[in-house]
Amino acid sequence: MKSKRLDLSGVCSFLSEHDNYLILTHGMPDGDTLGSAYALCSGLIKLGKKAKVVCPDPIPAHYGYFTNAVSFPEFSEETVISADVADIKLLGALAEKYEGKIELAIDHHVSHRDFAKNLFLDGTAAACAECVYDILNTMHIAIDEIMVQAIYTGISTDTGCFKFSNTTPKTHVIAAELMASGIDFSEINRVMFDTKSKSRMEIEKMALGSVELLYRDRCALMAVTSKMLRESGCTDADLDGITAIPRSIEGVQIGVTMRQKAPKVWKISMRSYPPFDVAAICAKMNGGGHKYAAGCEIVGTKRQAREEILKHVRKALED
Ligand SMILES: [Mn+2]
Repeated sequence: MKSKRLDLSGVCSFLSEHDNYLILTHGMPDGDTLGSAYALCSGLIKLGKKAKVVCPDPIPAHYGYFTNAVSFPEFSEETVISADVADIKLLGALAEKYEGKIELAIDHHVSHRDFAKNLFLDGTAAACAECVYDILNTMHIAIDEIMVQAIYTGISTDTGCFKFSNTTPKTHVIAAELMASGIDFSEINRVMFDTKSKSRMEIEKMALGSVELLYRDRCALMAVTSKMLRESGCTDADLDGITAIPRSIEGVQIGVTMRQKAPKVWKISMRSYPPFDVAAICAKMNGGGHKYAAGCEIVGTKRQAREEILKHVRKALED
């Protein structure tokens, strides 16, 4: 399906003209998809519309400060929207159910693959939550404390606490406007970045033990297996951000995390530094994402998956 592109005023008209919204986040939800969906949901409710958020996977408890603060009215859904979803496949268990039924996608991934009837895509936004902030302002919806927390969380998490290269002057301007409302941004960042559970610490120990340095230490490959999940007591929800580890090693330009989803299914996440374009590498394996943060899925044994990944990474490092 080719999506009809909407500009900012187009998406605002769409939202005022429709009602009874179901807002979908992507699976394995992160701060941006949740922050975007919950802020938009609250905004639509403020506007007198009916809206609720549906997430394909359980919401990690540490986002509860805003996700638990929004209550959804009773209604039957009419208009399905997605927030921060770059590809229908990322709806995971809900992909089949909603395929062809999504009226509007709001996204910031330049690799976005059309699946919705309408699309608002701002590829310059560091986070989808920036798009939602623009939408709410353009619609003159008063942004309350919960919405501020949700949007701030989306922006802060997608920029690695304003450290990643996707951070723009506009990102800081929006963050400054959000800070001016008096939210406890330092507490949000402490929960998002400086706190980990004991089970997370355990799985990091195991995953670090698997790290291999390859190609003159320019690539680091880390594996997170089902066995590690079992032994650490972690769920998928506890793994948020673990993919940052391989690239954090000095000299590493491409960091790869392979995560076992089923005995022979691996979810691959790549993080790189310029000039290495991991979206291009992942595209060769039917994946996509951002230039310096992308992913794909590989079916096969651990050895087969590893070989497939390294074939493409080696080629990219040589070129
Ligand atoms: Mn995002």
